[in-house]
Amino acid sequence: MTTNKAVLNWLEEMKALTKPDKVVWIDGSDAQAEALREEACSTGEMIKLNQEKLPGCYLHRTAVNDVARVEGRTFICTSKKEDAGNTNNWCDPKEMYEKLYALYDGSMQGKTMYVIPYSMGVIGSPFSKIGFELTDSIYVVLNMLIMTRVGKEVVDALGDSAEFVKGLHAKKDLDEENRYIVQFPEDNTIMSVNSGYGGNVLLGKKCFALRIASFLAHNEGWLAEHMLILGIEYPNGEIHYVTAAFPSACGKTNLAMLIPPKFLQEKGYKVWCVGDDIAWLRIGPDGRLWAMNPENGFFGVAPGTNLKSNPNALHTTERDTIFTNVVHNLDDNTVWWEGLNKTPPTNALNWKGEKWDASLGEKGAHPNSRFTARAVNCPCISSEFNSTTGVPIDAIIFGGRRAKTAPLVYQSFDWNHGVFVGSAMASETTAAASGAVGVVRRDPMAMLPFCGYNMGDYFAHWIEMGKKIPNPPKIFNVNWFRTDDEGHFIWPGFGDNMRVLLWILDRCAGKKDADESAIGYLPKPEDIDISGLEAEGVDINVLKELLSVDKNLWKEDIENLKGFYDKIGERMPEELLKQLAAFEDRLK
Ligand code: OXD
Ligand code: MN
Repeated sequence: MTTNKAVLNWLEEMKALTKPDKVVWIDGSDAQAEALREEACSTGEMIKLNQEKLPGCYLHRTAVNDVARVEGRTFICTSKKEDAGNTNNWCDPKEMYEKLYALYDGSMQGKTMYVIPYSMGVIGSPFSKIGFELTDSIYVVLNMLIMTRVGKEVVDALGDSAEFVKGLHAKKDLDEENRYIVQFPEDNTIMSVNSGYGGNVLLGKKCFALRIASFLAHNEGWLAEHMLILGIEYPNGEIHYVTAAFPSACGKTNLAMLIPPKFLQEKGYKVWCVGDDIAWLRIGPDGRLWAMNPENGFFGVAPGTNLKSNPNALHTTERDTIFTNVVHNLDDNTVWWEGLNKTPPTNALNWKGEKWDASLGEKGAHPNSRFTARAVNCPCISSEFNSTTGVPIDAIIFGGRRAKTAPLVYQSFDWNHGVFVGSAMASETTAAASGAVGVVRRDPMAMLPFCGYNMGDYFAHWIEMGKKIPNPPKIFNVNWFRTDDEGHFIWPGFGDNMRVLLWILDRCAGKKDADESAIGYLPKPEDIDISGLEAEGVDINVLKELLSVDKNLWKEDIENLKGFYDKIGERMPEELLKQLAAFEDRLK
């Protein structure tokens, strides 16, 4: 498929190492994909679902010991340990290559190696970047065909260039003790072994589009972020775009595909999804920050997705989707997960493939079960989804799950304060996860597991970017998860979050005043439209409560934040330490 020497030499080296019986290039054609689906079904790797109800849909089950990303086994291998920083696992590259080469040695004997040429971003756009993934898994090939742009055109766009990311994945024997997800950012190389779970093996996603890309972005003067991108269309047809970063379990995919409340729909408001997980942001010729989604699909969490929480996601999964680790309904050969509806199937297999009886109380779908679905099948996909330049961003939104501390929304004073707000992002653990409830976990910009270099340098890069963007977006923080004293959520969330987005955009357009507080600019309560929310228990007094700031809670939070800054160590930028000190002063 190519005469590119850099590609062919590397491929030869990886073949000699893994010793596959056969090598197959993935050309991006429907015929080849269909043949692979058939092969996967014939071996039991995938199950073809009811093609009348779910056309083009399949079910896959991972091994029971292989159901999530493994942060403890994810490494950033830079020559100098300080360049990976204290928040990443690090190993000397030479030592790690030796260890990995021993693991890969002969790992594809008796198997086929698939060569996947893929583009993160529209093929040929100057914003896009190219990678190759070598894998022994058809499941990976079929997922990559959904999540990225794959095939001959990518190879043609690369030409003779050696500028591509090299990815090697081998399922090997799924041994947890020898599972490694390793990024070598200085070599544009990713190596993943002993896993078959998406986040560990779809190398274009977290490994490339965040860890390697954030490293490249630091060197090249742009940003690779764990952010959704959405556009809000006004009744006059104008569309304004925002990006938003949240730690996991904060409803990122739901916000990305939000459906506005009825009264706003009737006025003509619409929301368009550009991306639900990753944004690459560059300074445009107009001096604004432009964002593009490098992915081509959604790898979303299934449980909790339903007609109320996210009808757009649900409809997106109704065709051409690979479901992983959900319940298999044997009556009609479809799928089910907790939170889809209140009627679990009675004749069904759980995510492990065992006979399952919902009435016994055990969950049928794995809590991290997933759908891999094509972005173009999303009913609210933006017309700019395939734009080669991305979309101009008015606002960057940070957020987390905080029962009491953070108000519904506030705006940072300026860019540097906004970077401070992002660096202080945190979420509280919920009863849904194992471990103590209400424990604060810091997750700056939702990038802690995904930053491919020292977090201190990452913050400094954000500060530097602020100096370079002539018309920077405004930076906000939201919290949909404030609770009352009984622990009930006060804000209805979901589509009603649109009300908050409209305040944010009004602030960006200079249309609304705000109240200055210790933490930033707070909305005047009357400026957030809560009409029709009485039935949800939200009136102006409740809104005031949602916008209240308890200084003592923030003082406690600062102590926790200081501990986190200390962990980052000496590369913590002076500017953020100044921001922290100024914040402490404002709280006095
Ligand atoms: C995540 C994901 O873990 O997007 O953030 O899968
Ligand atoms: Mn994510």
